Amino acid sequence: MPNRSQKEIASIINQFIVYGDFLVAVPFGCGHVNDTFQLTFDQGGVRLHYTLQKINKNVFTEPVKVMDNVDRVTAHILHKIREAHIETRKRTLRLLRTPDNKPYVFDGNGDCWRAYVFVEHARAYEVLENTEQAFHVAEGFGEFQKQLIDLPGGRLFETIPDFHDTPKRIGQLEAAIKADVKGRAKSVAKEIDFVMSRRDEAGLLLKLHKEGSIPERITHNDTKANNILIDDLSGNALCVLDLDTVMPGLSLYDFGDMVRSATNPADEDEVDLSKVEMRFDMYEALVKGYLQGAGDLLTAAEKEMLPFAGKLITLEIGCRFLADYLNGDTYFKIQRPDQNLDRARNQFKMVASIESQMEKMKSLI
Ligand code: GN1
Ligand code: MG
Repeated sequence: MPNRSQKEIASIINQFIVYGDFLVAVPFGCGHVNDTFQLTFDQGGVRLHYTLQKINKNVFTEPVKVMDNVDRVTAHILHKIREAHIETRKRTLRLLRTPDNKPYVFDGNGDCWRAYVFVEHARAYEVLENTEQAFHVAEGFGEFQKQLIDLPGGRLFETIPDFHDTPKRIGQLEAAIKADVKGRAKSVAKEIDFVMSRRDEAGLLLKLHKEGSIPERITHNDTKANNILIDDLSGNALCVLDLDTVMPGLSLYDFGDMVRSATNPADEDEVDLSKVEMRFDMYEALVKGYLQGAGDLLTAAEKEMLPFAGKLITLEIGCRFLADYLNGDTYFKIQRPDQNLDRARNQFKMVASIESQMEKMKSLI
C-alpha cells in the first residue's frame, strides 16, 4: 500500500477547490494499478468524503490526456443523467478542480493526482453475491456504453494502445518467456501451453471488426465487477468507476470482462481452484442485464459473440497476469509472492469452465 504521510496528502488535496478542512486520509479499494485514498473533510461542521487517486505513470504515460478523456466522459454522463434519470438516483464520478480549472495536479515527482466526490451509500463488490447484482452490473455497464454513443468532441484518446489486442498480449507473454528475467518460465510450462494452444482463436474479434461486422464504440475496457458501485438501498448500479481506460473499443471487451469477473464465485487470486467456476445462472443474468442496458445498440454479430467474448477476455487477462509473473511483477500490484501466478491460474480455470459450458451459453442467445 502506498506509503504517504498525511502532510503529503494534504498538500495535494489543498490544491483542489474544496470548501472544508482536511482531517485524515486512509488507503481505499483494491485496484491493481493506481493508488487510491479516501479523505475525510470537515465542512461547516459536517463530515464529507472525497476520493484521491495517484495515476500510475508507468501504466498511463500521458495522464493529462487520460484526464481529458475522464473529464469529457463524466461531463457527458452528468448531462445525460440530468436529462433523463432525474428521479432514478444515478450518478457519475464528479471531478474536483483547481482554481485554474484543471481536474488534476502534479506533485514534485511528476505524478498526476485527481480527486472525486466520494459516492456514499454504495459499494463495489469483489465477488458478486447473487444474480440480481449480476443483472445490475451488466445493465449499468451496458447503459454506460449507450450514454457515450453521442459523446461530442471527436475520438477519445487511446490511453493504452492495443489494450485488448489479444494476439499482441500473447506476443508480450512470449517476450516474457524468452527474457525469463526471474527464471520462472520452466515452472509454468503447463500454463504457457494452456495459452498457446488457444492462440488460433485469439484474433477473432479483431478480425470481425476489421471485416466490418463489429463496430468500434466507446467502451470502458475494465468492466471488472468491482468497477461499478451498487446502491446499498435499491441494489441498482449507481456509478461506473475506474474511467482511465474508457476509449475506443469493442462492446464485447466489456461484456467479456464482466463474464470473467462477475460469474466467478471466488476471488480473482483464489488458490483453491475447486472454488473457481463460471456460474451459469450469473452468466444468464449478465446477458439479460446487458441486453437491458445496451440492447438496442447491439448488432446481431455482437450478440452472437457474447459467449466467445467471455472466454477470450478471461484468457487475455490470465495471459497478462502470467506475463507479469514472468517479468517479476512489475505491472499489477501484489501483496504476496506468486499472487500473479495464482491470478493467472484462476483465470485459466475460468476459461476451462467457460469452454465446458460453451454450447449452453450459445443456446441462450
Ligand atoms: C487492472 O485497475 P484495476 O484493478 O481495476 C487492469 C485491468 C485488469 C484488472 C485485473 C489499466 O484493473 O486491465 O483486467 O486489473 N487495469 C489496467 O483485475 O491494466
Ligand atoms: Mg478498479
